[in-house]
Amino acid sequence: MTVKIGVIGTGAIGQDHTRRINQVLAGAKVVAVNDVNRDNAQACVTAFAPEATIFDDPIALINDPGVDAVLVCSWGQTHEEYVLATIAAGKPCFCEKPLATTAQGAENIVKAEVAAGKRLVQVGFMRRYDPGYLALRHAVQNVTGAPLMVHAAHRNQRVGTNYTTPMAIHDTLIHEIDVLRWLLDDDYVSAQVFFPRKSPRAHEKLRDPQVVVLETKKGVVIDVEVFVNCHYGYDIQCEIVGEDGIAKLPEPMSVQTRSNAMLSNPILTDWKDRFIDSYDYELADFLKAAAKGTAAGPSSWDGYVAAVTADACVSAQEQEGVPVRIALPERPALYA
Ligand code: NAI
Ligand code: ISE
Repeated sequence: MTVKIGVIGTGAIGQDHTRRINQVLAGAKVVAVNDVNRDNAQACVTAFAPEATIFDDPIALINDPGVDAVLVCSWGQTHEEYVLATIAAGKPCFCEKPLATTAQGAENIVKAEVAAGKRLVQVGFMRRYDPGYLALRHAVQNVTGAPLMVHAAHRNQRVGTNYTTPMAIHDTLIHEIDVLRWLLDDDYVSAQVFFPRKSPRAHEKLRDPQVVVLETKKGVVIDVEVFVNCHYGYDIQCEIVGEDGIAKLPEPMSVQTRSNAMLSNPILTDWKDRFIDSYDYELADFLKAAAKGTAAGPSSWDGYVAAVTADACVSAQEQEGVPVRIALPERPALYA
């Protein structure tokens, strides 16, 4: 069976996922696309899906009988509406992170999915599929002993002037919020934010870098540096300190060279390259489940927990240094 996919939002990642489905993965085809910017939809069709139809109305795309499953790849604040409409249509939905930009929005999705009675949503937390993070999780479970501390960093080369201080949480830190909770098999109880001296490369309204300190139920203390104008590359670091040892996220594979009296390794600059395999694996998992009319992988509940935690981090940004409590309701049985 070929799963017929509709893609909403055909910017950077929407186009990359369309390429992936039509040119890399088996079992599915992008048959419909929508974007508020028709030029982007056209560019996507021309480059990666010449047979796809461009829909002007995203809700019509979702409800079209020729579409079996939907990818939501538009801007974060639009996700809730499209995911809810896809659940209402009873179709599987892959939603790029964040699931919603507020905890309330994510809760609305959880409630709709619970009412539908089956998993229909996968959130694009692709790091759970990354071979490096999977190896790190294996080490945490088998080598380091119980975790005590985590030191992590999320560094982007640069961001545009439309990138705001809260986006450093909802757009960027959200990956660590999810993957660290999954690595540690734990939930957060508090968040605190500190702002070091501002980088001169950060635009006028952006506070960058920042350090987010999270504490978990089991008492693990996590520090994450978020630095989105680090200039030198796209760099993701993670070190877990356990009772018996330390485990570190492997660096991406690269060729080491010796030349001109220098020993060097290149550093990647683009998130698309850093997690290229994980994007393939997460979508393959989605397509496999979608063929059976359901969803797997990171769930709406994971998206909701990330949104609650992100809200607490944004509140902690507003009161630098003050710990903000994080409380979660009971997890519905659907996500056990
Ligand atoms: P982008 O700006 O390149 O593309 C977004 C597209 O959505 C644009 O073409 C825009 O016109 C369209 N759009 C905006 N509002 C819309 C609406 N209401 N209906 C239909 N289309 C609409 O942004 P990018 O980088 O592709 O990000 C899109 C989403 O993917 C964001 O939620 C972002 O956080 C997420 N993302 C995830 C990554 C990951 O590593 N998992 C990496 C990059 C982005
Ligand atoms: C972007 O949306 C992503 O998801 C990237 O993985 C992240 O590194 C970047 O900071 C976000 O803006």
